[in-house]
Amino acid sequence: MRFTGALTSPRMRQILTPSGALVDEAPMDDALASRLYRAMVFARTYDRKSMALQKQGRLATYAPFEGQEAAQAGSAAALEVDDWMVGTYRDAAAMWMQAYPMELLFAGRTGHEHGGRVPEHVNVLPPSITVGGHMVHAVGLAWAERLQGSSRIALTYFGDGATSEGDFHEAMNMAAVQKVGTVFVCQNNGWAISLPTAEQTATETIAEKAIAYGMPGVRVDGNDVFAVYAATREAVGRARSGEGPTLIEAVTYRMGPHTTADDPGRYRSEADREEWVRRDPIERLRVYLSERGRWDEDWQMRIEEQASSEVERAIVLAESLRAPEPEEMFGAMFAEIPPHLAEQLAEAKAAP
Ligand SMILES: Cc1ncc(C[n+]2csc(CCOP(=O)(O)OP(=O)(O)O)c2C)c(N)n1
Repeated sequence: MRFTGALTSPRMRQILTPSGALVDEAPMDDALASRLYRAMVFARTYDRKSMALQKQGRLATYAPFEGQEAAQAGSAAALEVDDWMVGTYRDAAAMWMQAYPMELLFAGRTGHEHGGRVPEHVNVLPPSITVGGHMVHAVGLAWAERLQGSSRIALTYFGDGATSEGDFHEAMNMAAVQKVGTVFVCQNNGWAISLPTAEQTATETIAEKAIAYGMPGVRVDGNDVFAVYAATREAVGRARSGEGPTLIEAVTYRMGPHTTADDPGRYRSEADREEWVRRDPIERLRVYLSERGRWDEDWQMRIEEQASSEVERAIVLAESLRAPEPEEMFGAMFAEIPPHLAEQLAEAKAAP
């Protein structure tokens, strides 16, 4: 059956308001809400620590995701452990939740190639730096799973800027025509480096682009972990039962710079940022849990300590990885190294 959705811009779905009040039925019990709160605290700890490590010269360029924790945690939580996840350089929180080891996330940011060697049992691809290029991989993975008779689906993350890439069109169209079980999650954080979403697209929303492809398009408050989870769970259900793909637009904001090489003060206002501080995804869930007797200072302190020691453990492991030998850089492509690469290898080995 074809999707016959509204031909107007979808309204933004919200379940938990910025002040922590419910305006619709909570899509999860307190145990899962507490688990997601803890995951978001871990994610923010990882993110802030990464910013600090980059300043110390211990990580390469880093793309922070502070502010986008609910968009990632809420969507990742709707997956089964062996579903595929295909994300970008800004999706470490979601990748970690889908079992990508934190030490490998750090290792990747130190430039160590082992950061991209995903353990056998983990169905998460290494982060894509190429904007939009990975969405087609998510479609291919989900399609391959279906051809093999499995019910595994694929979820892919991308930004508002990626919707201007040709890969977005190819992935969306192919997935819809073939009814492939792919969930497209656009974290619309307002900016593609210095380009605001309003200059990225002439449509009012990203979600409405789904109409042209013949799939459901859903717009949610991306800082509301309940709304993100509910929308993703529905999309995952459709994907798994053979009803095809969904586009979810999670409206959010990147609190930090695009990367550590960017100065957002040159293109956006502090007032804008302050407005989003009031919509913080972690704080609103804290208020909700607190009112239900599921949050107190002691627990907060405990999970912050656990988060810090997990992050420290992962850094120690990442930094203790053996430095790769020059041969490893040249060894993966050819059975016999061609002369020009052999020359470069000799040069690399001779380097001090
Ligand atoms: C194909 C391609 N073009 C350009 C770039 C340079 N670039 C890196 S991030 C970025 C902006 C992406 O914005 P968006 O898709 O909204 O994601 P966000 O960074 O906001 O999460 C650009 C243009 C790239 N990495 N790949």
